[in-house]
Amino acid sequence: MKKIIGMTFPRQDTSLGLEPSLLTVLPAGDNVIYSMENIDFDDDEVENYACSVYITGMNEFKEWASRHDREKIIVGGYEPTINPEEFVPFAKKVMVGPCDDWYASINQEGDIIKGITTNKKIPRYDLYDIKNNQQIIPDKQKDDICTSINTSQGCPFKCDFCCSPLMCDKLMSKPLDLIKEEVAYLKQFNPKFVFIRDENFPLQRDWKERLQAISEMGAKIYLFASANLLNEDTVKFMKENNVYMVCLGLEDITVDYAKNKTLDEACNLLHDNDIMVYLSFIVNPLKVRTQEESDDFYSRLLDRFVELKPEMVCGNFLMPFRGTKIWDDYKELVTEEDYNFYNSKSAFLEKDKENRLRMEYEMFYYQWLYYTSSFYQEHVRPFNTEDTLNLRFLELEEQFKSTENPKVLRKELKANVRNKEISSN
Ligand code: B12
Repeated sequence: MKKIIGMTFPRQDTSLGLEPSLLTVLPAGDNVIYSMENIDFDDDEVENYACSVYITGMNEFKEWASRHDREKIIVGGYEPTINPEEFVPFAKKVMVGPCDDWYASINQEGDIIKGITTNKKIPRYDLYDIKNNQQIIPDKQKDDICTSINTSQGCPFKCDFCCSPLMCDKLMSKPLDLIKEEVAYLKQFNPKFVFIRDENFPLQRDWKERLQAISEMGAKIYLFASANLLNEDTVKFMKENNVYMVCLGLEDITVDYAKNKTLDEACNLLHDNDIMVYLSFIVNPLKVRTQEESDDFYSRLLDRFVELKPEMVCGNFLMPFRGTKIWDDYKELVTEEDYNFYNSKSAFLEKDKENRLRMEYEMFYYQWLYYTSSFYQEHVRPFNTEDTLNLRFLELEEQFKSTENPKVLRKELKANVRNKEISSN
């Protein structure tokens, strides 16, 4: 029997892995495999290739596809959804939006078609080794088993930078029974941590029942939420149901977001209930072009950290996506080669190489400064715990240490932040 081969582009990074979304798409059958190698296959032995493509994998996908039979290639995922025409020369079918019914979806007429979701089966977890999962989070030791689950898709909010509403602009929830089936399946691995991959988990009307079902796994739970959905009642319920950390988007501190009006209260509530706070923030390279702008930006950011006391912070450079409100403002700056750098850690909007390097270093440096400050040790938690968060930052510090340019910068930066309030107070 000919094979159906699932692949993700870019290839899964083993230092930051999770069950790939493609497991939801792949159909039942012994002839189905998920390959993490992205090697070349013999077209004669293959019925179809199911390729999930992120923007960072676009160029890698094109190269791979040009060596394979177009008639057998089906693509889907974020980039094909946002930018379908670009895939038509490489794939027989370009599937846009969510999809979990393989045959019903691919049997539709046309080059560019909408995926069909019927919510009848759990993802093909059996095709994937849970040991490939790794997450950089507080308290997780390297070998602790972690897993993830997705209970809804889509987001009705339209933050100007975010590509999630392009995949699905309304909230689509999976039936509770299906969640329970997934939980029962995943429980056999005895995971210590589980990440709920939903855009904004408490946005679902019945999220409490869902959380209760997931807490049956016995693992520490972390999830994305928005500050406006957190109150005494919701946070208390989370704590009672194994939530150990909530991820909130601080986003670009120079912009006002409606969802963040109550961010300070939300962080306090979480801490009062002994739940950790994970804050992701955005750095727009065009706003930190000069050293002066950068000093000002990071000094404001550090002030916010001191106010909100997050246990974990995570910086992401602004990545403009086609189809979002900000795209027109940035499209002239985005080249096809830049697609490879849509990994959140590259300041590719800055075209001067040396300046870009400075920005990338600074984003790391200020997080490092926060984690290693006496403020963090005394008012937040100890940093040197050898959890994956600590180990990752030690690794990054080693990497940055070995490049010439940052060494010089390091000295200058130390001088710039010397008087920052981040020391214990
Ligand atoms: C969990 C997650 C991860 C996990 C695992 C990814 C995964 N599940 O495969 C990890 C941590 C590894 C990860 C890494 C990265 N991620 Co990520 N990740 C997410 C997150 C939070 C959830 C994804 C998810 O599981 N959703 C639920 C599932 C059910 O939906 P889905 O992924 O959209 O999949 C459906 C459809 O896309 C479609 N589909 C998908 N593939 C295919 C293939 C075929 C053939 C078909 C027919 C259909 C189809 O059907 C699926 C089921 O309905 C999203 C944001 C979000 N909430 O969606 C970001 C997101 C998908 N990630 C993103 C990015 C950029 C990355 C990285 C490149 C780096 C980064 N973080 O910046 C890396 C590289 C990925 C890799 N292969 O290594 C972007 C994608 C942007 C883009 N336009 O390409 C998102 C949208 C975040 C964002 N807003 O920037 N990520």
